[in-house]
Amino acid sequence: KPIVALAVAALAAAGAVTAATGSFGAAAAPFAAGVEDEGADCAVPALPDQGSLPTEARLPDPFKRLDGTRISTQADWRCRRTEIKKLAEKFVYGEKPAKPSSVTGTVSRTGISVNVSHNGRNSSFSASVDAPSGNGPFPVVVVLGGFGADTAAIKAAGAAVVSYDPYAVGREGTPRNNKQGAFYSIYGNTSSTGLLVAWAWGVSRIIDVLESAGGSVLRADATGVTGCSRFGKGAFVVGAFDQRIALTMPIESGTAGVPILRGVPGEGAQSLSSAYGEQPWFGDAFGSFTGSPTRLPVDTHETVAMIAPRGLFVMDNPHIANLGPRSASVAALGGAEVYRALGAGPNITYWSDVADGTHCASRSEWRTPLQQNIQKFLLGTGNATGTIRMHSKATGNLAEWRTWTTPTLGSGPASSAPPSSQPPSSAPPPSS
Ligand code: MCU
Repeated sequence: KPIVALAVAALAAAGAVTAATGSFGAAAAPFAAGVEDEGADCAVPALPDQGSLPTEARLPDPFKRLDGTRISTQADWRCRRTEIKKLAEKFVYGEKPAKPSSVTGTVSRTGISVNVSHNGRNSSFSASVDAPSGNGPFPVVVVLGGFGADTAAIKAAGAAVVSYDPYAVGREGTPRNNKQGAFYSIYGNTSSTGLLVAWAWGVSRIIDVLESAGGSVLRADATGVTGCSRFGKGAFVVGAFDQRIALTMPIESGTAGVPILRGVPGEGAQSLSSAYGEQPWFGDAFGSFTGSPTRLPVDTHETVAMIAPRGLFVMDNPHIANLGPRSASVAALGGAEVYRALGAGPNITYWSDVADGTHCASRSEWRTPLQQNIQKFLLGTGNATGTIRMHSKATGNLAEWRTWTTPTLGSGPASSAPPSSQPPSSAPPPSS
C-alpha cells in the first residue's frame, strides 16, 4: 500500500473512533499507521545465518531487499521495512512478540493500568498521567523514566504526559539468563529479547489499552514517546517497533540508541561491548557482534528508517563524546535518505546544536522544535519542516558511510506484492 493511502486509511479509522465517542475536532495523527506492525503480512525470505554474513564496512543499503533487488516504488517500502525489522530483531534487539491474547486495563486523567495474559501467564503494570487543563481528549507523550524530558513544554503544547516506568516491564541489573519484569513474566526469564524491546512492548500494550478505552480522555491515535539516555535508547526503539506512534523523540541516547553501531572511528563513544555488558539493553544475539559490527546486515540508520514516514525528533548532546553524537548524526543522515525517498523528508529532525551542558539537562534550544513537533505530529496543526541541525562537534559525513544512492521511488503499486494482496488464483501455475 502506498504511504499516502495509509495516511488516508488512518484518518478514516480515526474518524470512526471520534464519531463513536462523540468528540470532534481531533484528526488522527498524520503519517502514523492504525496498527502496531503494518507489514506483518509481508512474505520475508529466510534471514541470513549469523555465520554467513559478509563484512560490510559501510552502512547497508536500506533500499536493497534480502533477495538482492532494490525497491522501486514507495509502496515497496512497507515490506522492505518488515525485512529490516526482522533483521534488527534477529541480530540487534531481540524479537518483539505480537499483541498478546488478552490486554485489558483502564484509562483516566490520572492513570493507566494494563493487564496482560498470554499462554496462561499474566502480568500487569501501570503508568501515571499528567494531563493539561481542559477537556480532552488529549494526545499523549509517553515519557520513559523520570528525567531529561521537558514535560512542562509537552503539556504546554497540549499533550498529556504519561509517565512510564520501563523497569516495571524490563528490570535492569539482572543477568541475561534471568531477566525480570512484566515482559519476562509472560515470555520467560530466559527470553533473548533485550530490555529496549521489552520496554517497547510495554508501551505498545499501553496503546492497546488507550485504543480499547475509546479515546474520550487520551487519544490512542496521537501518541508520542520520549526519554533521555538509556531511556532515549528506549524511546528510539519504542517508536521504531510500533507504527501507531506518531512522534518519536529520543534524547542523548548513546550507544544502543541512535548512533550507528559501526561507529565513527575515534569518536570515543561507549563501546558496543561496554553497552552490551552494562545492561541487557540489546538482545542476547548482539553479543556475537560487539567486536565485529561490520558483519551486521543492518545498522541504526535503518532503525531510523523503520520510523519513516512518521515524526522523528532526535535530540543529541555534541559535548559528550561518550554519547557518540557524530555516530548518531550519521544514523540520522542515513535514515533521512529513506524519509526523502518516501517524500517525507520534512518529518525528521536531528538537533545537536545546543550549548555545552550536562547529560539530560533541560535545554532551552529544544523547546520550540519540541512543541512544533507535537503540534505537527500529534495535534495535526502547524507545518514545521524537519531539519538536520548538527553542532560543529558532531557533523557526520554520510558520503563516507555509504556506497548506495537514494532511488527515486515511483508512486505505483508494490513491485513485489505480499501474498495477501494478490488476487486468489484458480489457474494452474505457469509451466516453465
Ligand atoms: C547514555 O546512556 C547511558 C549509558 O549508555 C551508560 O553507559 C551510562 O551508565 O548511563 C547512561 C544513562 O542512562 O544515564 C542516565
